[in-house]
Amino acid sequence: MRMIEGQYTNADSRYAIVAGRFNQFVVDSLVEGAVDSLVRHGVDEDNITVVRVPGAFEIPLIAQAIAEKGEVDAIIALGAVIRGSTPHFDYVAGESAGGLNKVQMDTGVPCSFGVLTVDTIEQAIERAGTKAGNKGAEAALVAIEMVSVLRQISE
Ligand code: INI
Repeated sequence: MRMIEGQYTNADSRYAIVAGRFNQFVVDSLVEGAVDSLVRHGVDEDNITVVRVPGAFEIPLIAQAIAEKGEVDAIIALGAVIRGSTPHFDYVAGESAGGLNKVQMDTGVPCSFGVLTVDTIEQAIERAGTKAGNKGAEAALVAIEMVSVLRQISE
């Protein structure tokens, strides 16, 4: 039997974090968590690029442009879409998730979805480094793992 699963030791890999500025107070904590997670898993800070975009809706286009350049192994999308703040929550959240999935399927570059989609600012804060952990850090780990799985598959 051949078993393939991701390792967290692919320190030579390169990552782009694409983060929305909307709800910046929350998203900054996600970015901090993601960078901390990457660095503590051995990724060189020089191999991490952080790109800021206006909101979660804009993340897929920029992720696509980055993926097509072929200079990163994975993209970590970070944002916070809060239902309370917008009547078009479903459009912003849905297009962000769907667009990112399209990018990863079209380009083969894994896009980790660390965009919070929550009902309240309190729920967002809980997921940005307080009682429900830091979803930015979790998204970074997923990216590392996906790079590792993809490398093993293509060996
Ligand atoms: N963008 C977010 O990232 N989070 C939100 O909660 C949000 N709300 O509430 O509207 C939001 N809207 C902006 C959107 O991402 C686009 O920037 C905008 O529609 C212009 O294209």
